[in-house]
Amino acid sequence: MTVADTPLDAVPHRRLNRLTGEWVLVSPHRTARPWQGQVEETAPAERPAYDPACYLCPGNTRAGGAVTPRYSSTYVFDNDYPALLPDTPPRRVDRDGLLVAETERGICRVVCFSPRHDLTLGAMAHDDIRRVVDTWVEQYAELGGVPWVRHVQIFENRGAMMGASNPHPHGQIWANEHVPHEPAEELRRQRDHAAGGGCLLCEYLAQELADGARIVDANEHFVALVPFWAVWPFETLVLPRSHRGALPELADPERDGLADLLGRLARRYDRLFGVTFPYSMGVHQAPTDGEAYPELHLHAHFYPPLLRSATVRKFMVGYELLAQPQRDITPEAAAERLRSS
Ligand code: H2U
Ligand code: ZN
Repeated sequence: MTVADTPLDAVPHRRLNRLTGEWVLVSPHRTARPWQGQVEETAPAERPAYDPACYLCPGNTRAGGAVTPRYSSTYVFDNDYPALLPDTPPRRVDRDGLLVAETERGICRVVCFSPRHDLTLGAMAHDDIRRVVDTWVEQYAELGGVPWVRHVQIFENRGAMMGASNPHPHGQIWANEHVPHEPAEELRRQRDHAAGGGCLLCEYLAQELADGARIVDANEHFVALVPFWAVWPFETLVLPRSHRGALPELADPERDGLADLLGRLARRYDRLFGVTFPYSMGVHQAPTDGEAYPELHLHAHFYPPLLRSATVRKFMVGYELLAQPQRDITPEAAAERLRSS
């Protein structure tokens, strides 16, 4: 039974996230309800190419006293306020299995995407986005090569609404000792699926391409789609068409394909409500503990909070915090909006 066989777009239903095992409620009949809740401020769009007060602009002094050099493409530095430290001595607490804790080692880095304060991924030239992809490849290899690092999380928080501390185009990398919850759950389901045959995301992508309703954009090597189980209104999943487990496995044309698709997707987001669209995005790839992960299919998630305009965001509150996530606009309608933006 396919979605087209069932009028799911008209009735409340729940959808299974095949990567995490979570269900999401979809309430398409509710989209027209009036909104009298919080309206967010929009940040002024105009920014200077160089901001003397920005700690990420070339030549400026950071909060911790270090000086950001006069870099000309990407620039990576160890986070001055890291959440994790590489030299934490190992300790573990377990009181009757009730109070359980253990130390966690990690390395936190900041990646400046461009020396230009006023740019975003969507406004950057292809070659400059490609340089960001190459930097991610290098960082995954370097941090993943640290003997105790098992997981490398590359991510970007964009916009004050997502808690980004600075509008200068930048992302972060946290590399740590244990595979965190989200990627561990996704890995488990990909492994369970592969035990019965093929790759979960290769098969899922084939279904999405055949259906077409949730595809947002694509090129020869990468596809962006609103997942069938999306929780955030305009959530997307970016997948390589070929089975790849980590960024270093991408051949040169595939890295170009990823850079191209990231730029196109970011521009679609920005055009949707006419603002620099806020989001958290990140790349999920194979753990770096030296084991083989043939079941893992590299992908990136984009989680944007905006719902119906530049100023109305989705809140994960109430029923969602206490029971399960819920959405009104269907993933198919969201994909259609992004396709035509
Ligand atoms: P966001 O990606 O959420 O904006 O965070 C930026 C990071 O930059 C944040 O983790 C770090 C903060 O610790 N930072 C520095 O390393 N040096 C500074 O001078 C300010 C901010
Ligand atoms: Zn700056």
